Amino acid sequence: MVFRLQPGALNHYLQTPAEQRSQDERSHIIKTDVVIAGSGPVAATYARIILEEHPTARVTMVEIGAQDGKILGGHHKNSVKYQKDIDAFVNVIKGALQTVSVPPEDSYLPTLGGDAWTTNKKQVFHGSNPNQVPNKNLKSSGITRTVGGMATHWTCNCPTPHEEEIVHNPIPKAERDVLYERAAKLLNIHPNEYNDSIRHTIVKETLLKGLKSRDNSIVNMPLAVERRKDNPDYVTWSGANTVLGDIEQYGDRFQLLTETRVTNLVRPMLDGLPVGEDIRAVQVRNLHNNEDYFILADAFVVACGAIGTPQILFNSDIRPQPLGRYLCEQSIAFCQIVLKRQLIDLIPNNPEWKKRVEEHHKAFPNDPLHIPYNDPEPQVQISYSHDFPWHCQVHRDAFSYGDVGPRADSRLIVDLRFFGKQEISVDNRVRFGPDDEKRVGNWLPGVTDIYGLPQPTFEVTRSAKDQDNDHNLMKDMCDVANLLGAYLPGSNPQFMEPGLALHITGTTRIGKDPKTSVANPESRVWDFQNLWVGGNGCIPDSTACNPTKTSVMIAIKGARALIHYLEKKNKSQY
Ligand code: KBG
Repeated sequence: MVFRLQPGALNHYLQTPAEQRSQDERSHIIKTDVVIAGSGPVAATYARIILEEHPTARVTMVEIGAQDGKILGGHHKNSVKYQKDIDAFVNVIKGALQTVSVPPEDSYLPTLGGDAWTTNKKQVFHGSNPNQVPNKNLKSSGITRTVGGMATHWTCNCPTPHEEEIVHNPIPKAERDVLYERAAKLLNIHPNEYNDSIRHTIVKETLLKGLKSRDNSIVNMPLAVERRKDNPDYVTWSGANTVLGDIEQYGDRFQLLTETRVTNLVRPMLDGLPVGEDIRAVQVRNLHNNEDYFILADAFVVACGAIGTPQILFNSDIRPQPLGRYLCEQSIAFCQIVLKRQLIDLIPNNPEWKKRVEEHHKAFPNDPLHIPYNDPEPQVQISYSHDFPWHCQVHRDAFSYGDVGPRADSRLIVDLRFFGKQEISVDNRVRFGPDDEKRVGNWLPGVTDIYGLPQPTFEVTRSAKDQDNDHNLMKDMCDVANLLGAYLPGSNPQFMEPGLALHITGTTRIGKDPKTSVANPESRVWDFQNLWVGGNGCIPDSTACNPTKTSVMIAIKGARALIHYLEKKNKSQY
């Protein structure tokens, strides 16, 4: 028989003397000190800091997805297969991402004959969202449900935002700088792992020559990566495992539950209403057998991404007004170019590369291109600046698009991805239900995602200022592209579908004012003593650059506040 927790079950458990508790009650309660929902780099940051800086606290991490590799939260691009064939990784990313909100297609089938079942009503099939207005959607927004989250396939680009991208962050600059340094260590960020690459050098020098006024912005991409010492042809990309470090050393202080859904956070109830400023447990469901469990703990962290985190709070009836609001997502302009002949023809004459080029030619006399097959790809960044307020990646990488395939020799291809900010607006949001349960209007209630949690629905539009900025960004990308080469047919300059950046911020933003933020500067949810939120949703700013390093920076502070809470609580018990 499947064990389903009844409403009030936790109260019953807590109020029943141990010897009178039923066997089911006893076997469906787990006890720990800290529960962390999620297992991406931010959840891993909480786990690492707590395990390292608290002497005894036990951590239970709960992940909705499975562990899809032998290394707990490892980056899947570390396989030799993908380092040899980056295009193949496109399919890994496609397979990993599940879109967040898909409005149903027009399901009227005019040619449907015979007695096939059909309906005049709006069809609500599992996984589609009848409440989604298409032109307010972030159509390509996706979630990766696996141990390690998106860090199993991310690009690892870890810039520190420009000061214009940090306007609302309540953590003082001096403190931020120290936290950023720690974040860089946790993520194992290195800027120079591509210095020996011929292609990297060509691309960077061409940009430095062609964009003289911006030479301060043209830098090696700061990447969470390290070149392998045993075989420098390959690199090790950082994943959640990198952040966790040597987890074995903590023995049974660390526990990971996989394919387990965090359903909601549970407060003690009085007369059917939640009371107090404390969360007592999380209710989770083992997705294999659909059994429910409570995990009792002293402190709770929800770090399930910018959509999953507000979703769990909403499902727990924790619905402060700013939840899901102030959402920002970046625009992406993209193109791929084939490097100019004059740049390629110079390669054999460069004394630094002569030996490698000759060796390559000797080994592969029929290859007309003078670039060794193992030459690493370019990884150049044009950082955000006041006059060019966007973040640019000039590199060769796989995402869910942009594979080169047999169209061209990948060694000649450079990808340009330019990311634009979005003005912060209280009206841009993700919502999980009607604002007022009693006045649902046109809202179709009761729609869930395929995991049975309230369906996220986007209401996001780009302002006139955003559109103007996007226009200038596109022009800049074309100018930069022209310095490097000609467009690869089929990869001409284009804007990608909204949401594809996967850099949503703001939905659980930190701040100093509970009216405009979900959590305080330490990421503790307002009005709660023992509930923390983590992830890109905590970033209160509109950024153009990649958010992970900032989210990890914020999480380190949050984790230390949580430790402080545990210590205070322990002291007060004696
Ligand atoms: O280029 C990447 C980028 O680094 C990133 O973090 C985002 O998620 O996706 C881009 C590709 O679309």
